[in-house]
Amino acid sequence: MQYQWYPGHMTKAKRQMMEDLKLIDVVVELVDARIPYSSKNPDIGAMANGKSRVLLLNKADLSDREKTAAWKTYYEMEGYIVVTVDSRGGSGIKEVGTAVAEACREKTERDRRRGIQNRPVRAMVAGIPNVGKSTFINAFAKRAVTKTGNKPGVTKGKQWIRLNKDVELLDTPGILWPKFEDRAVGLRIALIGSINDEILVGTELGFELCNFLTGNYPGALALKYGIEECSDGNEMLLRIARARAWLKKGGELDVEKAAGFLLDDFRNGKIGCFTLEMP
Ligand SMILES: Nc1nc2c(ncn2[C@@H]2O[C@H](COP(=O)(O)OP(=O)(O)O)[C@@H](O)[C@H]2O)c(=O)[nH]1
Ligand SMILES: [Mg+2]
Repeated sequence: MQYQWYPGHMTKAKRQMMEDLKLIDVVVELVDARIPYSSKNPDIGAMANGKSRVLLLNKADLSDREKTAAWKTYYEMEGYIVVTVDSRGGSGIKEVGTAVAEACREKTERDRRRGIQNRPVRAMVAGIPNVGKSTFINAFAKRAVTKTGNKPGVTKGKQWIRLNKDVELLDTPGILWPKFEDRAVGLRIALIGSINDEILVGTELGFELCNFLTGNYPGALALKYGIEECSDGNEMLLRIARARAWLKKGGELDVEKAAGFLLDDFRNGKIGCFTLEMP
């Protein structure tokens, strides 16, 4: 879960991405459905210029269904083919094959007109750390016909997963970086647990989460912890600690523990299904 970026990492990731892009026709970009803006890489548009694009709203089992639908419409209007996916549970996985084929239809038809036949479309998965790339590839590969293995010459050292007669997927995903400059983005990525907690103090995250939930999903915390809600995040943490009788050695309410449990419950979907931002 720990992930920290340094300028060197980013340069390396970018270079790798540019190399892999040469091999493929379509980018399957994963974002986290709870933060479809904040978990989206800012540079992929320019890098994948000219490639077909499929966008997966992953971890949709944890997001607010209605808001996810609004995000789907939003990104469709931006020109993406969008699929809502739960890579862990498996829902939506089947639709991705269809979406990839659809994204490449023009290219496939152009190939056919030129007499190129049975040349499968090549796809790669990309996204920031922890969006679920590996989980998705595994789920997708389970449905796959075969692993095609190395293809010397053209794609040296690369493993491809043959999904069906039309689609092959590069089995190593492209790792992208988040929008570093934006503090609100960093906070949201931390809230869903995709960056190292040590960067932001747990109680600070707990405070922000309480404020967000009481403001946007009133009643959710009251229901989960059996407490009355108020608009002060610090007071909410105290109330959670009191309700659970979490005390420190001296008898003081243990807000750190309250924040820790709150964040875990939130990240595991135990409080409910929430989306942290809107288009
Ligand atoms: N609830 C839920 N968890 C998921 C989903 N996809 C991935 N995960 C979890 O998210 C974490 C990161 O997933 P991983 O595939 O390693 O992300 P990667 O860094 O992008 O390859 C793991 O704990 C996965 O089990 C999903 O659709 N729903
Ligand atoms: Mg991975």
